[in-house]
Amino acid sequence: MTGCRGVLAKETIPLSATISTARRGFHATRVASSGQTIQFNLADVGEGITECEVLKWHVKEGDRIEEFQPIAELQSDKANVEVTSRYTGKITKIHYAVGDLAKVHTPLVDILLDASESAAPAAAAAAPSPSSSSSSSSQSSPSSSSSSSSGHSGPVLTTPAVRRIAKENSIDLSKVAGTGRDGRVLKEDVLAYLEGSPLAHQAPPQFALPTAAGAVPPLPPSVTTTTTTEAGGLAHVVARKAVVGADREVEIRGLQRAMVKTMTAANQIPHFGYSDEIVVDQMVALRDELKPIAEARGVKLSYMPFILKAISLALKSYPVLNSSVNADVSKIIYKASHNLGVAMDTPQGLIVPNIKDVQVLTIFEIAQELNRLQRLGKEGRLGKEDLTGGTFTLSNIGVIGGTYAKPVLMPPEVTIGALGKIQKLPRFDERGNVVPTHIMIASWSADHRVIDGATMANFSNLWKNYLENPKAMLMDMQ
Ligand code: CO6
Repeated sequence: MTGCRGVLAKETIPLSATISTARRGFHATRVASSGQTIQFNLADVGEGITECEVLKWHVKEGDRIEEFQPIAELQSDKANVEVTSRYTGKITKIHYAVGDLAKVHTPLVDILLDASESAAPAAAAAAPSPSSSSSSSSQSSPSSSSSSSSGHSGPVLTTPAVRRIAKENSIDLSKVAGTGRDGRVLKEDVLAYLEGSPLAHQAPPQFALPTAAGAVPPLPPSVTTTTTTEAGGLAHVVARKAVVGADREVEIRGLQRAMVKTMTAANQIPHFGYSDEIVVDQMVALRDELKPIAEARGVKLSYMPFILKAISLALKSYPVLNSSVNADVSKIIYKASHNLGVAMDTPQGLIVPNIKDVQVLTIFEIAQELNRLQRLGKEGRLGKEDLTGGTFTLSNIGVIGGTYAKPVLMPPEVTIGALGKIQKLPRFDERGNVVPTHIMIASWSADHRVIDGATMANFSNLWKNYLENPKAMLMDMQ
């Protein structure tokens, strides 16, 4: 009960359910008589989402269900949600198997109401709650799920993205120790399992280098055969190796489906790219100086808060880069808020939560928000509020590696940037001496229908100036 109510108080529910009577087909906002079977529907979840993947059933047919008891865990394009019952009765039918895509407005389960029960309006209490936000969701633990599972599928608690990785590597997820909430198996767990697997322990292939000029090591006999050429000479032919495993078809689900939709839409937009290198010596030094202060306040301070604040300051001079375009491209909507999206590598896959109103936040507050989003992302608990409403996106691919990128827009936004890794590289100083310098490459993409290259370059120069002289930010901060 507390889980359901707690979540409602937060008002971050990405899904809501309605009920309707089974036989008469009217909506359950009408009072139903006791002993009646009702259908518990998946309601319109907004955001254009028409279906959610069933990750897990907490009940099976014939089970008794109490009010507020979790029924199922679903995954929309945006978040994981737990559907809870507001009725007491018996589950008479489960409409989907684990892995199925439950359609909005169609029944999830049928419930035969207890004699004392009536189908009251499908108000807030019947709404499914984000599973991860529920503090009393002991039923969602993998161990209990196995006992209450409907038997449609395995009881392992994880996300479609992780299941995909497991599948691709032929890993039995039930053998992987989950370190996420309630034993949820995270991407890291699968990767750690892979590293610890006997396959991963196989020695990497050794490639011997010639030890002396001309002393080329012979080809390993297992991969070559010697054959006679038409001219009568001998040639080495690479023997066909035995193929391990077969081709597999994997359905595109969850966050990956969202990526298909967004990126297909983005591909309709003519992009142009613009890149520059930023000397970030001063920013690196400033971050190193302030990091322990932030740490003492319980906040991890990376470079991103400086970079994001500099973006917001530069956007004040070039607001068209923080705009969106309407459907028929007849209007540009200049956004008042700088809601800066940050591409995040999470166990669920790539998601882009945004930091709201960066224009009024201090660098410390941006760091606090980024910490919060990173924590929620890692736990798979980012909700609709954090994942929608972005106005501009930045991807720090440099954390993973790489220098240059060609980012693709997140429609209806008109600008996106990607940051490469900060590297110490030789550069000339003003006296012509070669000095070690911290360099970061920024790669921008913009909607060329409404943004021109000069605007992009001017914005980038101003942003670069803030990062190369971070004290200059003080002049323009509110
Ligand atoms: N260079 C060098 N070091 C870096 C960099 C760069 N660019 N960025 C962060 N760091 C450091 C950072 O300062 C931390 O070091 P310490 O503070 O000394 O511990 C460390 O790396 C880890 O940083 P962390 O990830 O914790 O924090 P940060 O605020 O920098 O980044 C994040 C937050 C959410 C952006 C990041 O964690 C993340 O998930 N990045 C991956 C984003 C991603 O997958 N992007 C791909 C999108 S698709 O871009 C795309 C165009 C295509 C290719």
